[in-house]
Amino acid sequence: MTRPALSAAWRRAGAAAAALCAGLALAGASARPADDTPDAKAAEHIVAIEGMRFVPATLTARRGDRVTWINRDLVPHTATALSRTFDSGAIAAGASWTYTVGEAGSIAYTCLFHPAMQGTLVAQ
Ligand SMILES: [Cu+2]
Repeated sequence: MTRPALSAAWRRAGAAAAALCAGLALAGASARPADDTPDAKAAEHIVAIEGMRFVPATLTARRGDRVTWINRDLVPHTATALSRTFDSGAIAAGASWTYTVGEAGSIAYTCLFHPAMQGTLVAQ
C-alpha cells in the first residue's frame, strides 16, 4: 500500500537530484576561469554494475572526464569496448575500474563474460 507512494517519492528525489546535478554542472562550467587546466574541468562519472546490467546503460562524458565502473555484483565483470578503445579486464566483485575518456565518439561496450550486458559511452 505504501509502496507506490514510496517509489514515487524516490523517483521525485531522483529527478530532483538529477536536476541539481545538472544545475551544478552548468554553474560550475560558467563559473570556472578560462585558463583552468584541463584536469580541473574533468568530471567524474560512475557506472554501477549491478544485477548484470550497466547503470546507466548510456553515459555521456567529455574527453578528459573520468568514468569509473563499480562492480556491485557478486561475480566479476568487464567493461570492454567492442572497438577495444578501452578494456577493463576482469573487475572483481566489489572492485572498480576507471577510464579517462580519450577520444570522442559513441563507444559501445559489453562484458566479455556476459555478452548480454551492453552499454554505451558517448564521448564528446
Ligand atoms: Cu559480466
